Amino acid sequence: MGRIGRAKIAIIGSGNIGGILAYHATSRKLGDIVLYDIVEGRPQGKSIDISAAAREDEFDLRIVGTNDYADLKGSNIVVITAGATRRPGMSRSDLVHINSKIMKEVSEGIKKFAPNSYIIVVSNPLDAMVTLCQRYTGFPHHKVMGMAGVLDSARFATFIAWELGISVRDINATVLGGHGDSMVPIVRFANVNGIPVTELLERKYKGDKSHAKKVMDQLVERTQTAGGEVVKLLKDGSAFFSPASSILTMIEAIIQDQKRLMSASAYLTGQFGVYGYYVGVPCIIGAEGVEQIVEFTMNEEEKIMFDKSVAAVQELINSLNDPPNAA
Ligand code: TXD
Repeated sequence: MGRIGRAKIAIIGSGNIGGILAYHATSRKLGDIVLYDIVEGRPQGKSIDISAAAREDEFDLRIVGTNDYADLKGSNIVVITAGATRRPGMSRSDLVHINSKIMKEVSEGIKKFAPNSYIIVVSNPLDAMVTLCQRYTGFPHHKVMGMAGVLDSARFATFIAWELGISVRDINATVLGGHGDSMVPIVRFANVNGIPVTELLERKYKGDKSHAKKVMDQLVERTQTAGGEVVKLLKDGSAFFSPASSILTMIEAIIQDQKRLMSASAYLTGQFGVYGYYVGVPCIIGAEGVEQIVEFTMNEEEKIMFDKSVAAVQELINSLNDPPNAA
């Protein structure tokens, strides 16, 4: 019998997210890891450090730190976390020009050495970077996706859990649209094991519907600005623990063919009335990457918010100085 292979996961960008992601991917025994970075020593140092956790964390995996794209050979999944992060006062869009250049270089490396991989883009501004990555690699759209919705939905769930004093594990929350401050938390879908959050808030506030609505509006706004809230507090970087956990959810869904439904930035071909753009929508993620985009009927308010969010993504993509040929 031939050797039974195990997954190989490449992480481009060995900064805060890349390092934590590599650590958790190994401690969850998801596969061998290649950590790449442009900075010499950073991926090598982190790979030695993570390797030395293997005995205590009980995993037998290979972690390679490198500055050479050739080490990506044979990767099943490539996660792109390379790029600049926001500083206080910056929007994600402010990163577009610097990170576009990085995306070109990274995509070319992946195309050359891991032509059969699935790609999860994490770098900001997210939806624009996924778009560029797909165009530069030329990979099929279902194999190139962006992580943002899992994180934004987790943030929404967290804030609801704190407000209600209930375990976050029982909270379902969905955030769609572009990964910017106009993202769209779907209030109608927020529930605690099926019980609508709006009803629980009304009960908590003794039937005072207008106060309950105000509280929900605040939860929505906090979700939309949660990334910036962390940036402001950290001062020299952005969130990294929760983004890493959210990426792991997507990696596991692909490697284990879970067919889970989650928000991800996926290429729309008419779904929700959008043609030819990457935007956060409900997707089934499995062994084939984005296997399906799950449509539902938005109400008027949701549609207005969603269209506004999509317009922001479109404006950013159309503003790129050197837009590659449209796919
Ligand atoms: O939900 C989401 N998608 C996000 C995205 C949530 C949080 C942060 N998000 C974005 O991820 C953030 O705005 C950044 O664009 C990326 C990475 O965030 P991270 O916190 O990991 O940034 P770091 O610690 O600065 O790490 C970036 C690494 C760093 O080691 C650089 O040397 C490297 O990227 N880098 C490169 N690697 C390879 N190739 C090139 N050209 C390159 N340039 C920088």
